[in-house]
Amino acid sequence: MTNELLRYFRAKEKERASETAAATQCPFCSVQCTLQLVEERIVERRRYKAIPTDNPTSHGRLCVKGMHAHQHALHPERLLFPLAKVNGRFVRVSWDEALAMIAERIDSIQNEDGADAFAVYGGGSLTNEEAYLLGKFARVALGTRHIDYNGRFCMSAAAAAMNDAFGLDRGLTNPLSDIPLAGTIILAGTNVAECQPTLMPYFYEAKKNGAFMIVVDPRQTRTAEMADLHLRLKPGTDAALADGLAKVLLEEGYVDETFVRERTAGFAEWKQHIAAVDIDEVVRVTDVPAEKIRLAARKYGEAAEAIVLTARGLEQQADGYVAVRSWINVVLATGKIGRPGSGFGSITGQGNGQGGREHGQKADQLPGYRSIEHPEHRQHIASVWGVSPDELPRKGVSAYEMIKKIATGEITGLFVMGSNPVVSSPNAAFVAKALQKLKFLVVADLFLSETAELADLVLPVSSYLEDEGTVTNVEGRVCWRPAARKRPGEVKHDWEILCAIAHKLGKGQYFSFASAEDIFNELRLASRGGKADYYGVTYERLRRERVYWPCPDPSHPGTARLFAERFAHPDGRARFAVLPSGAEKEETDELYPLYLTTGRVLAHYLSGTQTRRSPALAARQLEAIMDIHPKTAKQYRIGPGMLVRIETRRGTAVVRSRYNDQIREDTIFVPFHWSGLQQINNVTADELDPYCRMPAFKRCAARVRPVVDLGRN
Ligand SMILES: Nc1nc2c(c(=O)[nH]1)N[C@H]1C(S)=C(S)[C@@H](COP(=O)(O)OP(=O)(O)OC[C@H]3O[C@@H](n4cnc5c(=O)[nH]c(N)nc54)[C@H](O)[C@@H]3O)O[C@H]1N2
Ligand SMILES: Nc1nc2c(c(=O)[nH]1)N[C@H]1C(S)=C(S)[C@@H](COP(=O)(O)OP(=O)(O)OC[C@H]3O[C@@H](n4cnc5c(=O)[nH]c(N)nc54)[C@H](O)[C@@H]3O)O[C@H]1N2
Ligand code: SF4
Ligand SMILES: [Mo]
Repeated sequence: MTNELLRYFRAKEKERASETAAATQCPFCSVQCTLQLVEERIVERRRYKAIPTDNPTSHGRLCVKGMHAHQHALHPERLLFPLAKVNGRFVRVSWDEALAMIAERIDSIQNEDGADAFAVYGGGSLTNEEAYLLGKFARVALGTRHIDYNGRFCMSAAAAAMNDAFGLDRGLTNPLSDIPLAGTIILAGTNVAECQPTLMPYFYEAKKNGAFMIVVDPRQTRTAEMADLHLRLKPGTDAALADGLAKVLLEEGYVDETFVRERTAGFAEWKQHIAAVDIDEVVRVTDVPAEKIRLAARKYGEAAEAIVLTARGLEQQADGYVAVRSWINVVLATGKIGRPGSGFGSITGQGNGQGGREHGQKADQLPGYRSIEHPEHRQHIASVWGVSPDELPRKGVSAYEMIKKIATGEITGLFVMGSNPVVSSPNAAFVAKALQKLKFLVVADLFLSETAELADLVLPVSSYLEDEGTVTNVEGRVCWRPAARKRPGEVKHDWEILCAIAHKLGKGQYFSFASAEDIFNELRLASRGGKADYYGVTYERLRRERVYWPCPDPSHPGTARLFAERFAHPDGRARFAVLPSGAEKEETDELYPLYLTTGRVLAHYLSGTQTRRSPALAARQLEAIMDIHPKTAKQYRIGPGMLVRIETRRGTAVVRSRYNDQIREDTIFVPFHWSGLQQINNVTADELDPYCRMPAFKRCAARVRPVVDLGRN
């Protein structure tokens, strides 16, 4: 082609190309990075670009997942119409037919089996408005006590521990901008580098300022690579490790006597408990050398300001609650909380992992962190909802316990909105089997997920690109997300679906909302005076700023740092705890000699429904990979890149191996983002933490062998 022709075509192309940009927010993790989605139209071609935008949490950063999130939202497999299963196959039905079917099935199930036989299962991807409405839907439209959500698998250990210790549960007690002020930072069971990548610069800045970084993880993660000290403990032994540090801190005089006296309760008993701790025993249990425990304690004790952050590594354990409380004990004894650069936090996970746990989709909870068993709380919410407190059901059971009730036939109908429990629950094969026993399963999702495949009815919902609403991010800031695009097909918003079903059930008067903002304004009233008080947060404000809760009135600036003056218990004091773990941890033995722990990789998200559909993300990692120490691998004749059968007392999964000489020799690690044969939750254990009902995703006993065993030929 001549240059002249090329110029001609370029000019023509420019003439016909056009570009639009819309503001949105990444749907994935708790940072909630903001971006502009730019759509370039060149003749009939469409090209999309994600351009990060500034906000006070991610400061114009975006990770690879955020850059490609639109790929799943614009994917041809998006559900566009309601689908009903007829003779084992899905057929398209109208919304009218779908809604009539739901109302009829709910009615007949509740008539036959009782009001509580119909259950609701929510998720932490739902906006605050939708999570709130889902709770109201269960209590007012269905009158069932059975509602819980996927956050039970996520934040329940930390939430219960912080509630009991501080009287309030907000993931981070400090703003992220405090991180660079800390002299020592302990990251226990958190892999920020892969799970909240855009937060890493806060830690880099802290390091530049001279901070000493301690990472507690059985593997060397990308997060551990920046550590000055890596404590590569045996999975599930975090409580003992924290007690070990406490012992050194007590012995070497790092206790802040004034803080303990003025701001805490229960110190004397705890001190006695710690005095009896034997460091040699801690070393035996955790497999962390004594000198490293001492160094960690001294570095934490010496620092004028220090931060402890935990996440699922130590929380998703049969003793996750006790492990979190043990770390909080360390923080309280040294008084390192409530100041710039000092605090405790449990890093929330899902986009709305924080807000999703505050407004009533939890079995025992009403909006604003109120309790469904508390008479005054019931009264307040009932008056906002315009019902009598006596009509509100009592508390139900946790997510996995609902599944157990399905298996025993006590729950016979289930409505899932925003979760994929067939992939994400422990002992998932049991879950899939249980769901097949239901008389009626309805799933609202973007895709035909593994759970939706089992449904009688599937409802198509809008994605983050189309659905306006608010989420509360890792810092406890309420963030407003505008709708960036029109909805495809006959897709509805989650909140519209709930309102439509409520109308069919004759409860329309309680669900007459015209917008997300309408719902938010009711949520503000419902949360008013509660611990998670959103009353002062308005859409008008949110369009300008991300507001920290509690925020009790519109002129209140929001609360960035918690517990500066007092804790949230009525007496203002935080509580030390001395607790028996009460947990049955699965142990290794001759048959199952290795610890299996599970978690995440950078490019994929949770049950994988969304990221496996994104070509750019799938290309980064096509399959689940098992990290195994080369020494261990060789012992079982496993080469690098070999397909390996992982067996536990529950079942089998098959994944490819990767040698990693920085993982413990007794531990293997597998991410949980894949289904089918690669689904690691087919083998995980379903013991629940007795304090908070968190499953032990992070430790069970396993054995491994190559699928094709060359060694035996
Ligand atoms: N890329 C990506 N990012 C995500 C998500 C995702 O799916 N993908 N999910 C989001 C959600 S919902 C969540 S909850 C967060 C989770 O964020 P994290 O909790 O940071 O992630 P995990 O990989 O589950 O676990 C963290 C680390 O715990 C370690 N670990 C395993 N067993 C133990 C143990 O016994 N003790 C200790 N101390 N550590 C242990 C693992 O090796 C792992 O490196 O991430 C959020 N961000
Ligand atoms: N082995 C193991 N298992 C784990 C964990 C682990 O570390 N190890 N971690 C646990 C943790 S922390 C979590 S949070 C859970 C998460 O587990 P899940 O709740 O199963 O996670 P998701 O994949 O986010 O499922 C969300 C589903 O909702 C759909 N969806 C997305 N956005 C929306 C929306 O706005 N509305 C509706 N209606 N649907 C939507 C998605 O397509 C997807 O099918 O997994 C837990 N399971
Ligand atoms: S996954 Fe998290 S860190 Fe990555 S872009 Fe999305 S919100 Fe930001
Ligand atoms: Mo999570």
